[in-house]
Amino acid sequence: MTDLSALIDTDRHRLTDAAWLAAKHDELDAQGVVQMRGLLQPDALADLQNESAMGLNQAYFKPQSHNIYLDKGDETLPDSHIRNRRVTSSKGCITDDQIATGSVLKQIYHHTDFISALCIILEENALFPYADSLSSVNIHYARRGEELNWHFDNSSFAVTLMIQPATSGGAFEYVRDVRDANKDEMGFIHAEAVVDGSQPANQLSLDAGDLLLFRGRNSLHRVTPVEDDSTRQLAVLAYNSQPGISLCETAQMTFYGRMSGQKATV
Ligand SMILES: O=C(O)CCC(=O)C(=O)O
Ligand SMILES: [Fe+2]
Repeated sequence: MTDLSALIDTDRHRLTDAAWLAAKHDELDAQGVVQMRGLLQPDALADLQNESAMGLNQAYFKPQSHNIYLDKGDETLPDSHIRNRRVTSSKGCITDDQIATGSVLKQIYHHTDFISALCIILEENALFPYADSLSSVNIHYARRGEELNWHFDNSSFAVTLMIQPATSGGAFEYVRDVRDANKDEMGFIHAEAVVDGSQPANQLSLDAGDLLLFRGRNSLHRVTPVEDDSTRQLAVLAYNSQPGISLCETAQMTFYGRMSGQKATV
């Protein structure tokens, strides 16, 4: 296995140092987000940007209408209620089976030192890839006018790596503690204020090579539309706390337009 320092700036991001990891764990608990700026070594970033650029013409784009809870909604409430209100997301993506085994992304994703560091920061006993062939490592693309609309994540954490930010638009925005999924508190009033823009959101500025750890289950978040001809490119590294889990088939069809085992047709 490649030494992690060939890929990651381990002088700055001390992923094998217990005290450093403990501080990041505390930061995530306190802020709901940890940003590791300039995580990648310059050569690794350049390779990743090439890999990503080559994937764009294979990406699956199909605008999706969804509610902010990413579920079926509640038919006892009106369509206009924030519980049911539809928003549209238009970004595209490529899937794990379209990303080379030896790529920078997969070397990092599967690296035992990287996974151990995530486990400590996220307070997980172990982390496993998805059992299906699509969901573990994805690259998301957003071109002019494309966006990822307001939503809460189903998973308790997300790991993203910025490959290439947009030069205009494409901003990551979030508001913490809008709902409490564990207590079934849906946060309707707060959520509606965020979606309508009367409650301002926080913005994070992500540069190429930055890693973001984010607790998105109770934080309402989105990526604003890209406003120029730059394409926002971002890797999502998805793990499970149990082995053998596949993304459900409905979600595979929605996000990827096909199911695990089916070849991409683009
Ligand atoms: O593209 C991003 O920065 C955020 C991605 C995200 O929120 C998601 O995949 O659920
Ligand atoms: Fe999300």
